[in-house]
Amino acid sequence: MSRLLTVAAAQLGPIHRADDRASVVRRMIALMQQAKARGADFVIYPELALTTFFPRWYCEDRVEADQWFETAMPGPDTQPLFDTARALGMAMSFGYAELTPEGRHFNSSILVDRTGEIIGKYRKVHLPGHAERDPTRAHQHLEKRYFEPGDRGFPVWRFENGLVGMAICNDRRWPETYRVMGLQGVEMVVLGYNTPTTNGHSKTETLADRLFHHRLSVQAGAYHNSTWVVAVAKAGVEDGFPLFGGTLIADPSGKIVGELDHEEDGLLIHACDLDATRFGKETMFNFAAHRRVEHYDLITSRIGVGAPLGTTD
Ligand code: CDT
Repeated sequence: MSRLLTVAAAQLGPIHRADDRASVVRRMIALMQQAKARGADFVIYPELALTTFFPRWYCEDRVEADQWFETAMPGPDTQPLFDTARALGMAMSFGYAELTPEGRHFNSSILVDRTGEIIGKYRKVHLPGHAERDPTRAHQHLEKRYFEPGDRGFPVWRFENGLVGMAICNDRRWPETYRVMGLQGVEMVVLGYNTPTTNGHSKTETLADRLFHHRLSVQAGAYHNSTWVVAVAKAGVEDGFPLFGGTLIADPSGKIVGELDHEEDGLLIHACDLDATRFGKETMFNFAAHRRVEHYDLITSRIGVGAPLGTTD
């Protein structure tokens, strides 16, 4: 069986508050059909793919924000996406806001196989931003208000004849995200994001700086763990608030093999050889041979910065 997995990073352009789920799902289906026609087997959509990036909007009463959450997956609006994926024999992954029957709120993503069955769910661990309205910011980023941190860690699944994991947006900036998956042998990390073009605070950070840090994080995660990384944007100006594009695929050596240069709906397609992960995993990043866990305690025992450990001897 071949270890080539042809992926389609399906970038979505802006989704406004007034856009309903059905119209977004139609756009996602159109991208899926084009991806299939171009030979893709696995289509990956961004974080919170079904709605506008709603954490920019402050709701005094949190319940008001439940309008943006899904209580069933698939639900009535998303069923056509699953039906199309099954009819085309296309695997997929996308992000959405999850409201559980117990009333818990997560920023989640799923892995769906070619039969339309959900075989994996990930809940975003690193939630950026703040929980209360911050009048000093140019725009709000209220993920800490609307979501609780993911409770499932960073699992990796056997999927499409390989080992695949998920991450969501801000997770891509944390080396721990990739390493926990790397220790499960991950061969492809798929992640979606909504990244504002400005950070809300800094007057000096440029868009070029922000894209640099995006690429740096994804490329480093790929290289350090010898894995493919597929990073997919929701992009463009949503109700006046700009999100950057930069959808890209990094190979297991950390090189970018393709990148979109626009902020609209669009596809980046690449045939990823999962066996290309072997070289790095067996040489520079042969974890079993080279990692020294006796020196890594602080990584899990400390959260913030504490006292230095240096001694004088
Ligand atoms: N969606 C998301 O996680 N966005 C963040 C923006 C951080 S600025 C508060 C990101 O890391 O891209």
